[in-house]
Amino acid sequence: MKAFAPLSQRIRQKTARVGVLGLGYVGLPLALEFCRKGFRVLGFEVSPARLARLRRGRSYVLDIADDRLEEALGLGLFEPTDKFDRLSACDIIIICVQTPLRKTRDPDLSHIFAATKEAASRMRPGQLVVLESTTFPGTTDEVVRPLLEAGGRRLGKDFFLAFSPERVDPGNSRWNIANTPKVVGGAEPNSTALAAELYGHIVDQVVPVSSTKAAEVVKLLENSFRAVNIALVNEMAQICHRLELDVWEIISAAATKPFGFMPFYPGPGIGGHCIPKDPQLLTWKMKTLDFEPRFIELASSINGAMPRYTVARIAEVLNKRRRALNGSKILVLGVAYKPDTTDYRDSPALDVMELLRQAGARVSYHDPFVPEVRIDGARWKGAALSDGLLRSSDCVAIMTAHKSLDYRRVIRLASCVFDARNATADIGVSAKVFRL
Ligand code: SAJ
Repeated sequence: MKAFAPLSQRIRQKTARVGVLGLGYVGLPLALEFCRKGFRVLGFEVSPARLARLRRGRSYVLDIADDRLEEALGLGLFEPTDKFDRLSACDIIIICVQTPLRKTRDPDLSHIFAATKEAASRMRPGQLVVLESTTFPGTTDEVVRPLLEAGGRRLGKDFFLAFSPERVDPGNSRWNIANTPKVVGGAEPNSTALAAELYGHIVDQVVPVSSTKAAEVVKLLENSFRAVNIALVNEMAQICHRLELDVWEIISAAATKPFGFMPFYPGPGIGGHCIPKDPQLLTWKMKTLDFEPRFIELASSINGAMPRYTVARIAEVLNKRRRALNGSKILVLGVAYKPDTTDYRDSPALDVMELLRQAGARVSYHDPFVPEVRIDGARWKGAALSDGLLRSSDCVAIMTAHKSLDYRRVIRLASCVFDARNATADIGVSAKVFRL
């Protein structure tokens, strides 16, 4: 108890020094949210380029405007650094590093290891460590805790430890850090209490749960829920095609049910940094416990097969026009992983483009948010959406429904449109338009 009271008091009085390890789309907004509430925050970042930008007050994160960063810097509340020795000056250390999957689909914890070792090597009595990185169940207790216990440090006495999943949705204008409930699970009761008290300063609602593992699994349920429901409608799209039904009409009508239904929408697959990866973290862990999460795995395989299904549908449309995929000129419209974002990480549109190229099609793309992409190391430059390009394409394939694109113009000038995202929904029926 000797370390709990002073730390709790420093948190309550907002004199506790917060350290955020990893200043990406999760860490930077979190750091500045603590600054906004008057905490002094040390932001630890290994990237020299990111550090240089931060020190100049130039944000690289969608939801953080430069002036907000400049204000926190100017008030002396936020200090970006790569001097990890200064972790010893922090009462709280929040780890917000990435947890990618390796090519073999198992979790790459190297970033969590590295960050935790930096913290462990500078630990002093009375610090609270919180992991926010989305990871497999047990990471906090089985990986982070032992590293922090090195040298005989005792959990709940010398240090405190919790897990709190990030719920940052870049570009979401309605839900932000402050108004999104924050789940918190401690490795022991005092850790839960301290983490709840800390986050209680920056969020409207803290949701304490019974353990770090519970908090880890809450996050994985949230995103597995999305992945399996997206897979359901992706399968429904294939069912409707065979029944000669419009899946978009079916979903739209089902969505009128005011209870017990939540619409999801089919597409050429799933992309981004969360939904393709998070369910795999759970699957990987359960397999080590000799349990096969068949439902989650089936969803992953259905979603993963959508790029190929989309290409097969494009080939079917061209075939009806006596055109082979091989040699056809295909313009892909929208490559970002979701509408109105510049992020194209793991975007299914890239898989579609590569599959089309492999089938011999002459592929180009246009995306107002993404000037160029790399697919397996090969650089693709985006094309201008000229009248000539639209007219000369054998098929325009809409993969991401950016709001800024003029789909009426696309339909007017193109001879054939394959719409994988129902972007042309409000343009009505056209003999040129085929939908997923
Ligand atoms: N997708 C579909 N059909 C859908 C919904 C999504 O095909 O009905 C596709 C998207 O096109 C995209 C992928 O799935 O390629 C992921 O889309 P997403 O809407 O889930 O967006 P993300 O990846 O940005 O997910 C994040 C997650 N946020 C966090 O993990 C903190 C997720 O939990 C959020 O629910 C989601 O944002 C959101 O609602 O925007």
